[in-house]
Amino acid sequence: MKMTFRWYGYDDKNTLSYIRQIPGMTGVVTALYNVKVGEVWPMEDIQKLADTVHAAGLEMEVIESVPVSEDIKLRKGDYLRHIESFKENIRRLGKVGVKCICYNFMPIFDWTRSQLDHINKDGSKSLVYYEEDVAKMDPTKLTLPGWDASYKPEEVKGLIKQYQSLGEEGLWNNLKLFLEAIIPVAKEAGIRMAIHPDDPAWPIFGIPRLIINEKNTDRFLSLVDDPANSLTFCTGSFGSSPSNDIVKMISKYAKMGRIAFAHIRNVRQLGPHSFEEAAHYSKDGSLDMVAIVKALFDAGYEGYIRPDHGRMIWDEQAKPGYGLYDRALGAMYITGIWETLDKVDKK
Ligand code: DNO
Repeated sequence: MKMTFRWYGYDDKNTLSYIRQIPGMTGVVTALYNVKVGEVWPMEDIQKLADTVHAAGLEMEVIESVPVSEDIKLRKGDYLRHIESFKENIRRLGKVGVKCICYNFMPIFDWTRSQLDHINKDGSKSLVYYEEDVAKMDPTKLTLPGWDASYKPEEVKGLIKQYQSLGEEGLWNNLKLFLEAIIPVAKEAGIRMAIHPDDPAWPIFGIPRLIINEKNTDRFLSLVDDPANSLTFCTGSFGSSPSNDIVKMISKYAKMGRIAFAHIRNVRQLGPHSFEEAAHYSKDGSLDMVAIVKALFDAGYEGYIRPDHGRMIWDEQAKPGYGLYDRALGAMYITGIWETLDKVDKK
């Protein structure tokens, strides 16, 4: 495995040199953040980003995300042009040594939480999702970090209606057609496309969500049965639902060679549709981190891992989920488990 860390570009106060000081770190996971969804990323900006990362002694083999426009997901409006731009972005990223692109196919809303600064018993802060609070939320007025905030409330209302009438089968069909267009390009560019599951792992606000459980993930992988069509296995997203057997899933997909990237974090499940993000340490949440890392290790996993969301600790002020300290603790914990498995294995 290769341990990586998300870096939000030049404005990220968690600098490349801080990231490099985390033991075991091989590279960053990043993106260009100033290009509109559906447009082509300027080659000189991609090159500058890669040069900056390399000059700091880190690799840039993973991009998260190249966003997929609502037009592509709905197959309307400018979708043909957006698919061409997406293909061109894959080709361009391949030229600077990118090996894996994380993206998602979540309608309108990327990851969703009801609160970003819930105070835990130990005084740290976490992102949480309480079903009863989400039920009271007006989706047209929501913005969360990581979302495309460029939509006005009326536009969101219109999009919700369009997804409701497209329905789940319509969305599957649009995903299939999108994959058929981009996977051959990714293969050619030596890149593995790694879809991020829907977070949380159930439909929200009455719109369908696809990558939420084992059955749907099997279906996704069979749409284009090729290692270039792989997963970002996000333990926190699949693990938001107690009905997903995370260890079974990660072991199965890793053995199939269909995990290109893993986001590892812990969650405390509070019922079928409520959870709190927890420290990576197994005892602090509902997921067994040793069993998760072991499932990857036993499958001979050679892909990328990054610690996912951390809590806010030690008075750090940062983008929710993306402070330096708790993610660095998470990285070391995962690296420690891996090293232990490796040494015990060799005895
Ligand atoms: C949340 C992230 C997601 C992820 C995208 C991938 O923190 O895991 O926002 O980057 O869904 O496209």
